[in-house]
Amino acid sequence: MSRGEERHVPLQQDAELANEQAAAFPDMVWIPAATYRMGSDHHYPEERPAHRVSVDGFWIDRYPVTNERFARFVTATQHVSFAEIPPDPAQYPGALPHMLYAGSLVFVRPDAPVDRHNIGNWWSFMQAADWRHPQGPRTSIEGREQHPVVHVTFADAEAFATWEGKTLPTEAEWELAARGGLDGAAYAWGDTFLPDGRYMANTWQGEFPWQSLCGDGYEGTSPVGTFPANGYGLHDMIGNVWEWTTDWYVAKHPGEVIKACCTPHNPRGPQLADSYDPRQPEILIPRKVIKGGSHLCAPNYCRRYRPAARFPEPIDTSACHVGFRCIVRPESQAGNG
Ligand SMILES: [Ca+2]
Repeated sequence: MSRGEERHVPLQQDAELANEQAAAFPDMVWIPAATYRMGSDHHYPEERPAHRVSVDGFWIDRYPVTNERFARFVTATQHVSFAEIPPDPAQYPGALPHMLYAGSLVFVRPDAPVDRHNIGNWWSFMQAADWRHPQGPRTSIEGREQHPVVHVTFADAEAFATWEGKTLPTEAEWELAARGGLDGAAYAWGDTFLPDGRYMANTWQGEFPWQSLCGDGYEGTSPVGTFPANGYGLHDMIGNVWEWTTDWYVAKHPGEVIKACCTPHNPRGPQLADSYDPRQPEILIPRKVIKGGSHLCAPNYCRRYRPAARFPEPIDTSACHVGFRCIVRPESQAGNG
């Protein structure tokens, strides 16, 4: 296969695929076709309603894309990530000129409790923060080669996936993979957040955003594969970094289809025009669904370290807690986006 050409493998029986094609997809895992309940009726409103969907089988990266992997892509293609390019004033009417610099969103932990209604108390749009400088210009990825790449926009993730001959998952594909075969469980590993007191994902301990107790051993991102795999053998689906999906975001799921004949098959989400932020109608920047939560998710602030959890991310936004992983669909699904 040549770089830049999306890979598709012939559709065979699941077991055959898993055995015979494994060598073709190092560090990818075959997720068998399934019908499952997507979303949740027991957590945040945007996860409702839980509803049945069916998804064809696909391969998915065992880990989020790492800095090392992204660096190979940049070396080969000279890709310049969105965060490294000063914004075009024409694209941001009304923006203050001195705010139009190249940069990205960095979490800066306050020293003391702050008003949690104002996310500006911990998010900083930091000049010269980008994937090589995850905490700002004076930081680097040295020693963090196996951490997930961060500060990537949707377009950066898509460009990388195309280069590897892969694509990005839909929300339904991502959520199926994250559930690890445990249909309806709250977490990727079952219904208990800390089974036997064990941390199953890199999240936040302490009172967010100022108190980081670091009970799981990591403040910020962690090397991929540090925490246990889910039932499919996938690591870091939950916590560490949020992951881009291809679905446009609306703050709810479609309703359950009662007739089994008509269960949505390989759903692709709503239309772009539905994804604008209704609270900021003057800003016409579409938003994608990101999944999985991150190292900044805390029980006392944002319990989104679950497969059903979802969040809107504007496509031009990059941050220190958002990355991605790729998938490959069998040949029979080619052209499904
Ligand atoms: Ca942590």
